[in-house]
Amino acid sequence: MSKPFYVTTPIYYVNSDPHIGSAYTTIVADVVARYKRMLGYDTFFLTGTDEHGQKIMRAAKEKGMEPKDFVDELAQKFIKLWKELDISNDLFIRTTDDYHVKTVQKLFQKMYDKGDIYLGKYEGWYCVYDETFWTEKDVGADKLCPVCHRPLEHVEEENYFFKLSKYTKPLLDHFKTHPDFVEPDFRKNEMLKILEGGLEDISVSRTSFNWGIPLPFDQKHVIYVWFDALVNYVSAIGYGRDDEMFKKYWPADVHFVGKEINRFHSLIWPAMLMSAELPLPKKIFAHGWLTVNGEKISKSKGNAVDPRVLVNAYGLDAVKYYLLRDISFGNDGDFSEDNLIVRINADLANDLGNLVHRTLSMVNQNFSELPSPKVESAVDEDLKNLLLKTIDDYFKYMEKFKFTESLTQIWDLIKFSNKYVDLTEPWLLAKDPSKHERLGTVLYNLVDVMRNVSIMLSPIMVKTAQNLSNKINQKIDVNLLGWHKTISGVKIEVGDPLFPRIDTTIWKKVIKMVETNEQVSDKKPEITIEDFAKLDLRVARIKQAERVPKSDKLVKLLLDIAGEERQIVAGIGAVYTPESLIGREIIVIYNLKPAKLMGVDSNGMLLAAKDGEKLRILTVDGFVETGAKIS
Ligand code: ME8
Repeated sequence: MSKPFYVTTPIYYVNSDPHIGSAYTTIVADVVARYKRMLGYDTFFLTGTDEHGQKIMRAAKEKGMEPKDFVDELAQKFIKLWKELDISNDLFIRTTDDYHVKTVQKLFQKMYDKGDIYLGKYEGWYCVYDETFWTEKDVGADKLCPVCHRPLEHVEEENYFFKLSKYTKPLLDHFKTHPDFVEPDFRKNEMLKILEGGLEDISVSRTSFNWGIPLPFDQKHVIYVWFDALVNYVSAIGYGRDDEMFKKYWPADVHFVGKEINRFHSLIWPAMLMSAELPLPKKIFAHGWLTVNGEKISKSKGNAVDPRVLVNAYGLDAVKYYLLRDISFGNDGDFSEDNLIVRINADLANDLGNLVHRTLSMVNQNFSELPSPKVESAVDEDLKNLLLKTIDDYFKYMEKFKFTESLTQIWDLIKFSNKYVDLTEPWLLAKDPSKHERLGTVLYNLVDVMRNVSIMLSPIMVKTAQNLSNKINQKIDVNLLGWHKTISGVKIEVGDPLFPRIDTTIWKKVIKMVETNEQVSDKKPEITIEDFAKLDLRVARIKQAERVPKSDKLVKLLLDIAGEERQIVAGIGAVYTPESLIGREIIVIYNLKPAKLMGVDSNGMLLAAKDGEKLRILTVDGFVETGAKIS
């Protein structure tokens, strides 16, 4: 029987707008889940939504909705996003799910029966945004939340308390006997410092609102939302419901969390588990924040980047590669679209893309199928040694969640393979028939590297790895990592390059355009009639339409504008099929500076109305000749 592996992300506040910073936790956890599955672990990967609490109840009220209807609608946004990001979670838990509600009550009762829950009076400060209690000594004279800096609310309530203080010593002992319990080390030290100062009991119920799980023994109270949320990690895998499943997956192998919620996971959650007499998770890994110009990415700061916009423009694998390669996991890292483009052009299009394209083209120009290695030389030994070292390092680093290091090793191998091409000069070997066997060996060795690269990349860049292994007609099989395990005699498919290069100047404007389109409701500054007169808007008819390869959104259109033929690229492919567009009259900006979108020329732009996900192209009300001006 294969070994179990249980990995979790935090459950997201259902009313938050996911951005690339918050999606980061889930993207990384997905890589780890895929990596473990590849190694044969019986992996369970959990994510979900955090749906109770005062913040959500207030937001529902503002919308004039019942909280349950409100959260039902919002949860779909996350389910859809994870699908779009190809997240491979095994379960999506919602804290309003019936089984979760029962588990929370059960666990609470257990802690109560143990004598760890008592009734008391809470007087202090509460941050509704972070759903966090703060004591007088935590907050300054300004009474702002120490984490998000929003104004705090003063709370005076009869609450149930959890005897967290009682667990200070057992937790300290656990940290000492399990040095890898919290990682990275500097985050563990932050927790140890808090522990050494002693923990205080915490309030774990509320009475001033009712959007939460009622206490089993006192229905006036709802359970504090963090207590409710943390229990998701055990309710998802059957605690109190499916003993076999629970025994298999608990304790969790790793909880991935952002640094600001480390305290809840590394101190409060383990204490709750100790009280309920359950084993503690094996590891909590607290990563850093994605920042823009040093500031945490967050919707409220107006610096949020929508992951869907990024993925649509650059492709999922490119975005994932950039995040894992450029941002050292554990530390904060600045997100930069410029650096993303540099990575795509240098590492993906140039290093990897060129290696694959030129090697496979040479195979097909010189052989009818992949040859086998026959004539070795000393430089082959260097390639082999580097390949074997890369495989070793890959496992070493992936096991420690050191993705940057792991990808750096793989790219060193790719770079050396390009050097190997320069050193072995296969284009010269191809000219001399007596050197054909050597040529075959060189090309085989390069394909062998590509096969290994496709296996190692497969948990990270799923589509790219599949695409590459299809081109070389080899299986992605982790047991076949190693030198000369490639099957020769197979057909090779050169196909399109793996990654198109990105035109830096034009492309960034496209992203901006998409982003501004997303915010149609935002008011723009006033303009004069002269400003408007600068726009040359014309009626055009669509003659031909086809999708731009590798893009879900972009469609290439051939237009007739008063007898002139023009090509434009439009981001309407998610809503309109190309066939449905042919013959339609549309409005275009005729004098827009030409641009290249995903390598395709676009000479103008069509107008469309956008309302969230909905999109409709603008047209004219009745027949007019193409070329007609709009004023
Ligand atoms: O905290 N960079 O949910 P959440 C990196 N419901 N990570 C970021 C980030 C950024 N700029 N912004 C957010 C909650 N995150 C609770 C969890 S678990 C029992 C309950 C991360 O929606 C954040 O650190 O506020 C967290 O890991 C995740 O996004 C969800 O945050």
